[in-house]
Amino acid sequence: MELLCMFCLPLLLVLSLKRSAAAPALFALPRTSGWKDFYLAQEYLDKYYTPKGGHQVGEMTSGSSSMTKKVRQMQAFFGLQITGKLDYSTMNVIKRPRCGVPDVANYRLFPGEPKWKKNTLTYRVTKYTSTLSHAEVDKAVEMGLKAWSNAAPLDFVKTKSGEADIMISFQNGDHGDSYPFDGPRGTLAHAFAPGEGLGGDTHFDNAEKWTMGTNGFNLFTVAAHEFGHALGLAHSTDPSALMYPTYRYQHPFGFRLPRDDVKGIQSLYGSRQSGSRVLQVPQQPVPKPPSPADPDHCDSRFSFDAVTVMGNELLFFKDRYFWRRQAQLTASMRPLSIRSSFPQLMANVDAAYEVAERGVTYFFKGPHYWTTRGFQMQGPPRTIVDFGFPSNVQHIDAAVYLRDEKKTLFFIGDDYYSYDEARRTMEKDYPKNIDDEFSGISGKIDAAAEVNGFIYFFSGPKAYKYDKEKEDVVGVVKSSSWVGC
Ligand code: TQI
Ligand code: CA
Ligand code: ZN
Ligand code: ZN
Repeated sequence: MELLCMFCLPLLLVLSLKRSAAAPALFALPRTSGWKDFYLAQEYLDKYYTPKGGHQVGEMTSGSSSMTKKVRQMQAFFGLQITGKLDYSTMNVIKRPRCGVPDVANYRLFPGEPKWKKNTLTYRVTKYTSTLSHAEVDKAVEMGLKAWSNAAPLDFVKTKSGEADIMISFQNGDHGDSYPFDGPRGTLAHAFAPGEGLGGDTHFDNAEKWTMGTNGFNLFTVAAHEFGHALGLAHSTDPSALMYPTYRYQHPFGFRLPRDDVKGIQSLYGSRQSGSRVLQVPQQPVPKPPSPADPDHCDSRFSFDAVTVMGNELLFFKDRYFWRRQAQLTASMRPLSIRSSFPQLMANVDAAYEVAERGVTYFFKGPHYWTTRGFQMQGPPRTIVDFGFPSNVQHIDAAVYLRDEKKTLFFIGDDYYSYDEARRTMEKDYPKNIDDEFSGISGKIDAAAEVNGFIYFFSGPKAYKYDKEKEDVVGVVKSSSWVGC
């Protein structure tokens, strides 16, 4: 991001005479340009494309490979052809006067850029760990939040009861959000991007050795990183950033949020004028009023009409609403209205599936289907006779596309059909009986989707995880757990 500045100095004035043996590999200028340009370029790249703070093992700032990398980075930033060489147009940019603000902004936001729509957020620790005292956990959490409220106009209020925006807990293994922890090491913690329900919630793996010091995993360090996610930041590619996905102990006292993280949080919430406030006074939490229009997706009897993969998201449909769930932990589990995203569908979708290779999703309602590319409808509805269904089939309960097989299974009552997507024909010998072919699955199927090679069958309030290899159900959860309950 090139920032505006008033004191731009032509860099020529600050040219220094550092030498490097790496020059020729990189240099693609006519001889006449000479070494002067190379030094100029080296100075420029060292200044603007060297991560600040933190040693990077095995990387020498003046080594040729890292210079090439910087040249490529810079070319990418300015939209130049990425040659990794100091060609004519690249040198032109380098010679352009500019100011002393590095332009590599490496922070990332989540898809859809979820953020909090208020500046005062509540937080609450609901489950502590046995290896640290309550006071230590509270301190690490408070300091982790303070790092962010110092940089952006966010205030955090600690509460002791009810539902807070950021619910914090230490959890063992499977803890009901479909992201089980894995014991010592591996995953340390996770946080959900801003949003209602699970949004903002931050879980720590209770199996880790949590510490206040440098042994084991420092709780402040990991908490500060997780709160970045809880506030809307994804991972940064800047190795000096807190949001860079590598654990590096951060000293809690006198901690200053690295530059890239400041840029990231300010891109969402703006900058803070006055000091930060992490309010200590326990307050009665303001109960979140349930919006009457929302379907009660946390009811234990909750079921879906249709589920499909779309791009890297999962879409869940029920009545007039649908939920979008990103492949990573970015679940903004707010119901959206089908009408505003897919006006033609309105409500009550029967079934849906995506053929990722074609980039299209099919939606079924009664004897009709619609085709979309992402959220873009591709024309008027057509009749499901196109797929080769017999005329007595007037609606479909569920559909799932099996990626490896390139087949789509359609479920209707106790039966299912298999459609060959490569040949675009219905396969012979169908329909077959669902319980004959899918052991453990019976009765009417509401929705189905293939995720990570498993078929998830949604039938009433239950979601069955079906392993194609084992030819059996390997897990059952509540359907509603897929939308953050
Ligand atoms: N947990 C991951 C993390 O918070 C969970 C995760 C992976 C994630 N990809 C994500 C969360 C994308 C949101 C968006 O990064 S972790 C670090 C590290 C972890 C890792 O346990 O791997 C820290 C937790 F790598 F930065 F050190 C905390 Cl600080
Ligand atoms: Ca772990
Ligand atoms: Zn969790
Ligand atoms: Zn992370």
